Amino acid sequence: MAHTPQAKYRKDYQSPSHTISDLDLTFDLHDKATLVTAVSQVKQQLDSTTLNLEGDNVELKSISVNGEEWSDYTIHPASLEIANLPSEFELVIVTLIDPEANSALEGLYKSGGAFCTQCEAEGFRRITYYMDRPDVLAKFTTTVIADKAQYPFLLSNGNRVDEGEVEGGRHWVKWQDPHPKPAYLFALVAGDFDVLRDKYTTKSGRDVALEIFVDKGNLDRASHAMVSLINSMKWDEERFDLEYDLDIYMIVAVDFFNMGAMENKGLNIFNSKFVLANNQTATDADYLGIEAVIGHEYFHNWTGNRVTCRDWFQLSLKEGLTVFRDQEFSSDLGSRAVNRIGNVRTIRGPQFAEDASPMSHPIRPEKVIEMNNFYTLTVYEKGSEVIRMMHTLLGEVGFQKGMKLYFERHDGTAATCEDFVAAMEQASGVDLTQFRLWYSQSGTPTLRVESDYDAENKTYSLTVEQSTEATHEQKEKQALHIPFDIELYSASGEPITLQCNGEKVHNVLDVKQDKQIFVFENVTEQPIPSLLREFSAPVKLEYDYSDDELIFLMVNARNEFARWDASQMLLGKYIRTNIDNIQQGKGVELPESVIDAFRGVLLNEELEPAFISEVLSLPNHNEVSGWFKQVDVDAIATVLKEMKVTLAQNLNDELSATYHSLKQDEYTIEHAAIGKRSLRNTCLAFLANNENGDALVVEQYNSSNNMTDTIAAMSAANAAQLPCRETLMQDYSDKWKHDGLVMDKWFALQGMNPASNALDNIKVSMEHSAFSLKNPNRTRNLIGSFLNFNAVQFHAKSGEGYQFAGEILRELNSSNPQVASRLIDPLLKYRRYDQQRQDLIKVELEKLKAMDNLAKDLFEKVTKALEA
Ligand code: B3K
Ligand code: ZN
Repeated sequence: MAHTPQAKYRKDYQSPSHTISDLDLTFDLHDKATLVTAVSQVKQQLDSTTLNLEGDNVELKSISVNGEEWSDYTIHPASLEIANLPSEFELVIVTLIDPEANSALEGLYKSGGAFCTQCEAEGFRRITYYMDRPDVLAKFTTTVIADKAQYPFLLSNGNRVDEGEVEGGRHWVKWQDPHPKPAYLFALVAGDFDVLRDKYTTKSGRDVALEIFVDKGNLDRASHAMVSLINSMKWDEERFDLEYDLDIYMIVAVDFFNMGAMENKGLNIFNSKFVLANNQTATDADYLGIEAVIGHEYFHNWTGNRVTCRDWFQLSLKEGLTVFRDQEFSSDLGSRAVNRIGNVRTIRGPQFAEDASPMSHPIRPEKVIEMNNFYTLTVYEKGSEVIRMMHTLLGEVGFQKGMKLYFERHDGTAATCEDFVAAMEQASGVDLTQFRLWYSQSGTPTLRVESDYDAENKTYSLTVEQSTEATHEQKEKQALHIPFDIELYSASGEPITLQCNGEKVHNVLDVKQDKQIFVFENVTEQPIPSLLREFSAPVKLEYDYSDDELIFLMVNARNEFARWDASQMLLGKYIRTNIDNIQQGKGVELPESVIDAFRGVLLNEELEPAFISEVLSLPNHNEVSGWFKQVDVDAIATVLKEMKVTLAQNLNDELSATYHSLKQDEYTIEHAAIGKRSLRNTCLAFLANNENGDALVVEQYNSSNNMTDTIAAMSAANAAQLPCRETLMQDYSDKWKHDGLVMDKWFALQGMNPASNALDNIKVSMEHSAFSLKNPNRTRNLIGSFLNFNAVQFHAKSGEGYQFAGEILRELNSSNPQVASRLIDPLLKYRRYDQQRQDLIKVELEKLKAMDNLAKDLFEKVTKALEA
């Protein structure tokens, strides 16, 4: 490395030396040379006549102060230092940038034929020199000038206030955003689009124009995004009493985007994956993903934009809270149980894995080298669990009071996580002193629970011990405040009233000490406990359930989540046992009673099909890997496969009957219809392993009238390595080769292909006309799926998988470090594998470390992993 990147620490926060009240931007757009004129109204705050502005990859053309050319400045590698300034002044900075060469997709860049921006977290500095930090809020006015024929639409934040034409076939549009905002919420788009228009009237009567911009020809794929937007606006009014605050809300879909979407004020920019859908191109999961992401970005308008973050260490202030809000939105619109199950799978799988990796960090990190590395499952998903725990502790009414107070205090400002917790605490009267530790302590706590029934005294006690293992950068751990939701059942399945010291107690216990004993009175028979209901805290639960108890809970627990959880614990027991068996050279076995329990769920007509589908879905390889200190890649894969085959064979008749009974002629995206398809396709995934599996899959593929069933057939063929796989893959590619977004599903299947020649096929797929390593979606689907969801082939003992990953990472390091940095995660966990694999992975990490142009993104992760 040329010079070692420096870390920033949360404790070093300093308020800005200057404020900027207004920023007037003019963009003269050209592919290779865009001229940016930035006029700022600046006021000195601290005792300093020097102003430091961040800048990255920008060429300074001129500086003037109060109308005079200014020569008192120094250009540093990542900043501009302007000296001897008056206390209040107008600053004009002109910079030149090259959007076409911007393959990092941060700042101003070209996506297909359009110009677009991505500024969060620190991309605005790639547009002009500026105080690129979230606590500097200014009113933006933006003028965009471009060729009229090529770029008929010129968009930016706020309201369109003026427009005109200039010589040479160019035109301009001027936008004004009345809400002061930090630079990371700035956006600009110029291009030619089809536009889907609608309108929404807020509950106080404000008319809002809604516009969704998509590539020409894609209008028939935009309507679900529009419906989702309108639903989001309505839901936020009803559940949170929050209304939209501008006259226009625009969403632009682009094909080249590093993540899902971006909540720029009034002008969201989206990865086209989260906008475009019709039944021929999108699966049910895509539809639900669009609803969730449209909601998420819309909800940011209040939690993120109206109240933003003081500094980037506070990211979870807006992300954890907004994820919580989008989860609630999806749960209110669809099935709460199924949504909760999905979210819990994410925490128990990838989030727990992140917590156990060298990148482990608290939801409010203390130390950062590259901020983009902290848009993580921990900050987002665990952050949302922390908000959810507060919701559990305060109840909906108390929580909403807290939200009101939070907005009263902080609207229009940049706030901290502490501000949020303080508002929650003061509005509700609930003491959150110890609870705050969730913000600073990293790692996954374990709750070890033991029970004891005293028949004579009719008491039942639960002994709860909590502990958190040391993490990479935090050795000492303290006891957390853990809301522990429980219920006790009698043998007949009746809930037992919880009583302590003669009084009825709430079913959410406050676990606050290393070890605590809860004694319940008047318990007249040996109860069966349902523990950590609703996954009331992001912890690992350890309790020695017998098979019978779990089977009992699968049937009798009053809430669906608890039933599902019991089914997963039961599967988990046998996954562990069978991994032991395989390691000792024995075979995989599953007792009849366990198979019967799953048969019972499959045949239970009172259960929602979507829920049954979740019960029948085994945890994936990654989640199971997380249960072990040393991961036995092949044993886990064998057990998961064999257990699936065993269930498939034993339940063949029931699976087949269910499969056939759930056929729908019409495709609709109503939740009930989605649920039926989900269960039917889960059945197919089992049946694919049985006799006639191939014929059944081919039949479904050929008769499918929607992408969900098409992809389900292909996935089943892929996972079970059916003879029809090749034909189906070829047919799909012939049909969709012109459409990258649709081809992503095909690339993902190539990435996940369990065949021993998967890597060769992946290399061939990279030559497919729809593939490009420059496009993050393509890269994530093909390469990302291989690294993340093809454990056996990626971890092949030959080391070929690792070498391939190394090559790709070295290439992406120069073209798009953010994508590289996401892709590298599986390699960081190398210490969990056997010595031979560790050594092979380490070689690749060392090679990266030795690169002299290693980007900060990879530098931070590689060094952490190697020192861990
Ligand atoms: N706030 C953006 C994420 C920005 C990521 C920067 N690397 C999208 C979201 O969370 O809504
Ligand atoms: Zn977000």
